Amino acid sequence: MPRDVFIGSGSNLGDRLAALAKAAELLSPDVRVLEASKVHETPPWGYEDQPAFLNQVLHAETELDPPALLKYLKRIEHKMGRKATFRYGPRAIDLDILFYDGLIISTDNLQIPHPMAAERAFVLVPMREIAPDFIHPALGKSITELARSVDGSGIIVYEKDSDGKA
Ligand code: PH2
Ligand code: MG
Ligand code: MG
Repeated sequence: MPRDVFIGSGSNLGDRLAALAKAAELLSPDVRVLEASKVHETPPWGYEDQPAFLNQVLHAETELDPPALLKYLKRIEHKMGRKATFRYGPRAIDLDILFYDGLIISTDNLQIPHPMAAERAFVLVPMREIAPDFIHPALGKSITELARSVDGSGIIVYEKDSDGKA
């Protein structure tokens, strides 16, 4: 049975829009994208002296279990030339598991829901577009409710999809 997942993608180096499109393409075949939010340009959070990010949230299905999905996403980041920098620093591509069904997992190298998922406008604002009623499994609140308590000012919605089509 396929499992329902939400993946956050982000880029703030190089051709950011092309990076989001390429990452979504490379997710296939093991991760099938069902719906993609619009691309959002978001102010950098955590370390401010870096370019703005483009962020997008993807709703997808997969048969991969959480550790295998994490490995799969890391392999795509690597394939796309992501270099290790520092925490919250710039990156050509970042693919994060935000939610995996209603699972709650906390291990050394994998936390689901993603710790940023409940608090960051760059996750909640795009996700609200495609899954406003999804309930955060640890907090019992919907994405819409959570998004109300973040500052979405400074976010610019791109009216085109990441593949460049209207
Ligand atoms: N990712 C980070 C740190 N800061 N800021 C924005 N706006 N968007 C991101 O995706 C982002 C961030 C670490 O992964
Ligand atoms: Mg991240
Ligand atoms: Mg990451």
